[in-house]
Amino acid sequence: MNQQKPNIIVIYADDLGFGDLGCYGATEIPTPNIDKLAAQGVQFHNGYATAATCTPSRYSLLTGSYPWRNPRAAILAGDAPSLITKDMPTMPKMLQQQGYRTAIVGKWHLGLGTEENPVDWNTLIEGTPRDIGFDSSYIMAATNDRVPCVYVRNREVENLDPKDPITVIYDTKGNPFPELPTGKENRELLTMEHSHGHNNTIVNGVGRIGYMKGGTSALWNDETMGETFLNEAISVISESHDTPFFLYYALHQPHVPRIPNPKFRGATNLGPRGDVIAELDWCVGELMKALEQQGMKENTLVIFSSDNGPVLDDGYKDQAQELSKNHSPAGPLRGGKYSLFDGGTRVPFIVSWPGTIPTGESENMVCHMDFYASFAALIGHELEDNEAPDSENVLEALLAPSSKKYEAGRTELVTEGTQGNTLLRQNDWIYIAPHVGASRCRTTNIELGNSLFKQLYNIHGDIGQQENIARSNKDRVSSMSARLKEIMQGKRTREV
Ligand code: NG6
Ligand code: CA
Repeated sequence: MNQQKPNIIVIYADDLGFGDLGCYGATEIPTPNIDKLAAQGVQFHNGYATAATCTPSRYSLLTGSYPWRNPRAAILAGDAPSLITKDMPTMPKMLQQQGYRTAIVGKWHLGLGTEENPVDWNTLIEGTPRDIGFDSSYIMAATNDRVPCVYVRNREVENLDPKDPITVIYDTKGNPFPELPTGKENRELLTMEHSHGHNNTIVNGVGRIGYMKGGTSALWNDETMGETFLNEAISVISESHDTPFFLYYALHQPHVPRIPNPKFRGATNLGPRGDVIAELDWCVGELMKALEQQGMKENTLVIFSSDNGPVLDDGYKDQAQELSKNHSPAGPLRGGKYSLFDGGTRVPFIVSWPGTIPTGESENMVCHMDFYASFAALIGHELEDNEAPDSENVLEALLAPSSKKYEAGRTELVTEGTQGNTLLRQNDWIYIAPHVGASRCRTTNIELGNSLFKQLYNIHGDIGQQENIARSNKDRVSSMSARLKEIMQGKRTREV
């Protein structure tokens, strides 16, 4: 192959925790393929998402901007309009301009349709990944627990029979389609029971969030979803010979409902959650195999990470909690998905580029939001004034191991738990501003980190954030609190 710019693949898992992989210390889930990726690349111990939930975290990845700069950047309904509008600079658009063929496969969850033209699932859809920089798109609209449970190829629902149109309704009190069963009224029809929420329309024996009618021939099969997305991702690779490509491969595992392919049922002793992580690992292995078969392994930068931290009970009775006695999904970190504690946003983070970058581990701090500026630097694109305001060029950190912290990469980062609840990490210090709200989520059993008191932790020696040392470090608390306000009031992280 005669191409100068490297292909770029971002593999993005959904709700995979810092402790869920063998290379990060898990002993109960076999993840040989990702472990191999780590062994052949750089494995980060301070790799971050910007948020402890999906939509805001993905928003940052694609725009290089903090999610709380956009008031709509919170977990979106399955029929919400696109959060990223046509006029906004995005990383895939930038790569397109630099000659890349850009593709997304997997979970979207950034909205479809526009404010003026809300999504109609039965016609060509506006406000899709195609409108913000992707040449091709094969996605589920939101999450695997939200309707509509269909795949969208480019602008169309795949396999839709026009005689059986789709209607999706979210904003409603009761069941708008009384003729259709719901999880709430028809528990006898469920193959996986819900523990909280998830009691609206039943699709494939599973209660979902939101109501949906029609589209029977277009419904996805949860058991084959992993394979379906994998095959699409492999076709992107095999169709890209003459131009460099960017593939955003957004895996749906291990988000709820966790329904592995029967081949992976019982792959672990942790129940469906462990099994779908084993399946996820297989998907990564197959993708890497395809890359190798195409002779592209050495010319492709592969990054593996997760959109936010782990959760065990996220709304279905799949025994994740009961069977995880010997498994800590967040590893040594406190909290998990939704949390202000580190378990919410510090995630597995691996960079591999065999033959180009040395292998090893890294203590440097990096964030998904930095891909935009870093890839721009890698391929020689100069960022414009309005582009990726919070994205830092951390290329030096991404492409080399380092046993010393903060040698390269970030020295500060703001992250959020749930919407607008923010904290500041500066080197080893983490300052969590006072926030109203439950300290522990009753349904997910996760410590959210909300407190009316200021919290300060030093993760050097206290990685589990057990000791709040705010009272004995008043000066640091006031300087970090002032800095957090300054960044949130609009100060860009990147100097332009
Ligand atoms: C929550 C859902 C949860 C999950 C989450 C989004 C309930 C009770 N909980 O509202 O199951 O879907 O949204 O997850 O409905 S994320 O990874 O896409 O952010
Ligand atoms: Ca997620």
